[in-house]
Amino acid sequence: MPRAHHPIFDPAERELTDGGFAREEVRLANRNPGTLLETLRYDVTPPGLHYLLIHFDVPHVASAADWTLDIGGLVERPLKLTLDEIKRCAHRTLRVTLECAGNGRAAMSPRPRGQPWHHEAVGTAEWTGTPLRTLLERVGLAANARDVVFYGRDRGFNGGIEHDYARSLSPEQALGEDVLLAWAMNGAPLLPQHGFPLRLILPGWYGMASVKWLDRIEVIDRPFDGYQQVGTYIYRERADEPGVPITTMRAKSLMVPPGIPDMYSRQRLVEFGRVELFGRAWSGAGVPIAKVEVAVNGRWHEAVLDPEAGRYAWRGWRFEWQATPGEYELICRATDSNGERQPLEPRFDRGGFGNNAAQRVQVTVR
Ligand SMILES: Nc1nc2c(c(=O)[nH]1)N[C@H]1C(S)=C(S)[C@@H](COP(=O)(O)O)O[C@H]1N2
Ligand SMILES: [Mo]
Repeated sequence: MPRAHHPIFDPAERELTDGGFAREEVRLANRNPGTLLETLRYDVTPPGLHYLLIHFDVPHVASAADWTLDIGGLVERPLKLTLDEIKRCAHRTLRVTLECAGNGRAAMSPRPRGQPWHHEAVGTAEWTGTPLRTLLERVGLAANARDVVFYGRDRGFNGGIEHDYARSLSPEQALGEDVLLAWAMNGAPLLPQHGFPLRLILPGWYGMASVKWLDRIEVIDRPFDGYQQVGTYIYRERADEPGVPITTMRAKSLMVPPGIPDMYSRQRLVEFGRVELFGRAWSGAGVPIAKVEVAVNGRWHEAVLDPEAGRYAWRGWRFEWQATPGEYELICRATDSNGERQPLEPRFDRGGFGNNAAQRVQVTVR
């Protein structure tokens, strides 16, 4: 694909700011809605309430009959498949919590301008699809295969570079048994905004790896250098450091804000007495959650965990709070079974990535 540099679009280094939100950030927030925190109550996020992150435009695929998937490059037997052919392969359904790597960006100080997520770029769905491995084994990777590249049908400018949205995996990652080519979400065909007719699902990873509107898979003999692979999704504090590529999700928890909100400020009012705080916790790479703690005005208590609902799905947690009148700050934080615990304050990242700082909710009890 030709790549043109048009520096008037989306400069590679977006300014850092501590100021108010720019018109462009507000517009992005309207295009890419988040999951409503009160809907964390659902084990599986209802359709239409799962967050969205769309870099460019949703490509128009009127019907799956207009679409095919090409698998080529360094393979022994290149393939072109229709959706029906893919659906005829053995398939699996996995419950997967997906989170955007930029979730929490709005709370960083300073913050890079971009999609201004607070907490809500996370959702859980049941994805049905063909294991990618089945098709990669059918085409046969060549001995010199170094990277497997997944191209979406959506195209635009990012970081001043024109490209089709694309990400890569090493052959080892791509052959993992839980990587799916998914055609259904919660038992129904994918909605246009979630990647119709086919997308990649990489359980345990931040969302950027799960390429939507999958158009072609190309096996290459060198590390993929596309913009979404090497130009962004890298943890970096300084612009001049090589940084660390972003892969799996960090441990995180969220709570359903208790009581009733003020429409504008979202400040909460709670009636005194027994209040059941409820939320969700998850980590990456299939690592289980070990513990969730809740702080009430700085005093920590351990929450009770709901049963696990799958290796890659978030877990419910509950804490019974005897609320007496006053002003409170509630905080929740998760620790996974590797001992990774959420920090209390955001760590700075130049791209606004990987902020898993504990959520704080201000409430007034009357
Ligand atoms: N083709 C394509 N795939 C994509 C994206 C995109 O813009 N284009 N966004 C990625 C990012 S950053 C995230 S977080 C997830 C979001 O998936 P969802 O919108 O279905 O929740 O899709 C990923 N896959
Ligand atoms: Mo994302």
